[in-house]
Amino acid sequence: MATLYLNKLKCITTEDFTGFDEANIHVQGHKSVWKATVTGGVRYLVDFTCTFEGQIKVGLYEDDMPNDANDRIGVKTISDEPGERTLHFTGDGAEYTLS
Ligand SMILES: [Ca+2]
Ligand SMILES: [Ca+2]
Repeated sequence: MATLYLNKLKCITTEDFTGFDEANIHVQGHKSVWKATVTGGVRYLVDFTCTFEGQIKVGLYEDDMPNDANDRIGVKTISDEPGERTLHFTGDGAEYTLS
């Protein structure tokens, strides 16, 4: 059994042209685990922990309800190999890192 700990999300560039994104982190088996309105250049505390076996998927989405479909910034798969990672999400012109 491995433990996944999501520490911080850094927004580098938002997807929405308004300058604010409704960032939404999904973890496989847990659905949405963290949601916040974020803006470029700011780091946000996520502080989510769960256990998993083998591998787990972590996805970053950007909510646009109700007017538009939600944007998928990226999905990453994490293995149970111990260590710190920094996930780099780039999609739809947005850029985020999650560590
Ligand atoms: Ca959007
Ligand atoms: Ca949005």
